Amino acid sequence: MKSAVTISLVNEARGGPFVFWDDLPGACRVARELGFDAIELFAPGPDAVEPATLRRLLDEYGLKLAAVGTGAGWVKHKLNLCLPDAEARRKAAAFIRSMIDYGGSFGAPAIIGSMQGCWGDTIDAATAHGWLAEALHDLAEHARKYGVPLVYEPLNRYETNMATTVEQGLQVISRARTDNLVLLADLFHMNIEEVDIAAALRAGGSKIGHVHFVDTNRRAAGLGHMEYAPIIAALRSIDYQGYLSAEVLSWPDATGAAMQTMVAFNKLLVAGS
Ligand code: LER
Ligand code: MN
Repeated sequence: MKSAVTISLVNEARGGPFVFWDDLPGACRVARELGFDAIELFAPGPDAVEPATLRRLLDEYGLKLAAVGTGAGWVKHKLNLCLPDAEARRKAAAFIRSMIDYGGSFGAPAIIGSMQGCWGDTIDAATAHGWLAEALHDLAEHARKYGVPLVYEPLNRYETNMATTVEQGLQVISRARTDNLVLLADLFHMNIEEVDIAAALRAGGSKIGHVHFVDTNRRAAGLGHMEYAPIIAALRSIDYQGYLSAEVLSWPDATGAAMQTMVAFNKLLVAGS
């Protein structure tokens, strides 16, 4: 398993669970110094950072791009895949597609979290799930040309009602009828929704494609009461080789959260291996 740390460049997401903010070069430098393998980028859109600039930074600091978030489509542009208005749904898919193109050129998948939207009010569950399945199918097939999957993230009940558990996430994947869609296991959401996090990871098996490595209170791993040993054992049992990416609050500050993540990562994976 490999380590990654989040960087947000999205003003509208301020206060959200991202370690580094605003200063991409500075964040890359600290990520490298602390020994991270990769960064996960949450950007306002595909034009926020020139690909050549990102390439130079990644090369300079010996980092990979683990994944790109698409949530700015929601927090900044108020778009998602289950809005009642067809034109808004089309724009949401176009935004995600542009982020797939951006990440794809670095071999990094895009993540669909808050862009999945939710059902309710005027849209019933079956209709919303139909729209989501169709969009995920098209977008996952688009991602295929870069040799990367599309990553779908179940969220806790306060953020979506489309899928809140791995079991429901697997149903969403199966409705989308593509083998290029994987699940993101975010331990913060799982702590709220799963009966047994390790069992859920085992049930996800080869469909677990990315992990948000975070504690129960959304601080860095080790700063809450998550029991990591069974989680790491479950990830090993399914032969998970992807990233443990710190999508955590910048607490006590960015460097502190990043350092604590690496302490936990090394304790659980390097010392414990
Ligand atoms: C949101 O709670 C989250 O976990 C993100 O990864 C998705 O946008
Ligand atoms: Mn997450």
